[in-house]
Amino acid sequence: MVRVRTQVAIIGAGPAGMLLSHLLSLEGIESVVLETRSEEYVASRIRAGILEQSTVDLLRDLGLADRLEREGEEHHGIHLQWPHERRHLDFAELIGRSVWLYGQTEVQKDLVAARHRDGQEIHYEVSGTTLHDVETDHPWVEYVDAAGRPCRLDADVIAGCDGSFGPSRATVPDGVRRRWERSYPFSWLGVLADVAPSTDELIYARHPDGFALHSMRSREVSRFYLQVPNETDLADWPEDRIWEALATRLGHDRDGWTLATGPITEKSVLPMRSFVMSPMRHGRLFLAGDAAHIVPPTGAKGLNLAVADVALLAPALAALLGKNDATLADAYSATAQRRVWRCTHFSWWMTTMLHTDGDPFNHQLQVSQLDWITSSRAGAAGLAENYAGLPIGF
Ligand code: FAS
Ligand code: PHB
Repeated sequence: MVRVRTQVAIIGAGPAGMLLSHLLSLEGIESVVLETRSEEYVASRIRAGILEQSTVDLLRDLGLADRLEREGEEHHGIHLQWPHERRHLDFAELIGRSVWLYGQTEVQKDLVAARHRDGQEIHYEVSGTTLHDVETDHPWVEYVDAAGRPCRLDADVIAGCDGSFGPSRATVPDGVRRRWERSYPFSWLGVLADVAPSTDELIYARHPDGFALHSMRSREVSRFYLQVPNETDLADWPEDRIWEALATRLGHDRDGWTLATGPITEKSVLPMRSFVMSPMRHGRLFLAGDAAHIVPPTGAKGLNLAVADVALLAPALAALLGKNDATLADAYSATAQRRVWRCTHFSWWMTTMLHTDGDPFNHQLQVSQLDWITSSRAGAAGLAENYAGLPIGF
């Protein structure tokens, strides 16, 4: 048995785990990261595309935003669309905050580069990760390393940043854990295409055939999503059908707008669900990111919420381990959950407003809501505040 000791054992090398290790190192707290996938696999996962103002501000403060400043794109707002209407919400004008287009894969690359530069210990391709004695002051993690050696990592704290399928969530005993979950009767078909975007900023379109989103990754690469039934088989969606559905749902009968098409380089089906668990702390186990909550991506919140969690968790662990002051650690779960529920509600609200279910009454409600949101300053500012992001520490 290979035995290692550290202050914080971080499970998961996604954005939550990597940013947490960076924030802890700035506080003089040592950590070891355990990751079940390869570094290449984690880096290649195509996921979020939008960074909130708070996330960008934090990355800037940490000196991790150089490439973001060069290659990212500041967006002042979004377009909301329904048949015969496309209206723009200008967040900067409404609330003085923007969002940035910068893919999660790029954030991950920047975080990994920073951690490598600082000599962070990260073990990729581990297996059999199990958590032990989290209710004591000396928790430990058992795992098998990439070379097949059984290992034990002793720590003062375990940070569960292992996403929606990791072991941390289930380590909180059933009698302690509360869970809220909602699955949606549709999924997203995500598409990446080598084609210049046909819009300046994102278009969220509600159409009788289903929701569509026109996002992007750069001036040369577009990212699209289509509402599809659950259990959709990708084989049923050849390129011509994808482009036809996008052109129909994003179509706009004014100013001769057309959708540019190009080679599709990736497509995948993403089920939609909301999930929250509480508490996000049990003994010396602290959960952050998707390990504690999942939101439908309609509100562009998942990645940003993971960032907000660890921005709260790092100073709490630094006080606990550096000064034996448990005040912030004891308050972590309740403080984090206020933002978690705000983002969970907003993601549910955007999802129910924009996706179609064939019900004529719901159709009228949704169109009325979209009309009010885009014609009332109060309504628009409410969406803007939630989408462009509440201040860290909300
Ligand atoms: P992550 O899931 O990113 O990272 C957790 C890490 O833990 C993974 O690398 C995993 O391999 C590792 N792990 C799991 N079990 C382990 C074990 N037993 N031992 C060691 N390591 C283990 N959000 C948006 O805002 N917009 C989007 O468009 C969007 N699209 C998404 C598409 C998909 C397919 C998915 C799954 C999520 C999407 N999200 C989106 C949400 C996503 O961006 C998450 O919010 C974000 O990755 C959260 O980061 P983490 O909490 O670090 O979790
Ligand atoms: C994306 O670009 O991947 C993206 C953007 C906004 C969303 C969801 C996904 O709401």
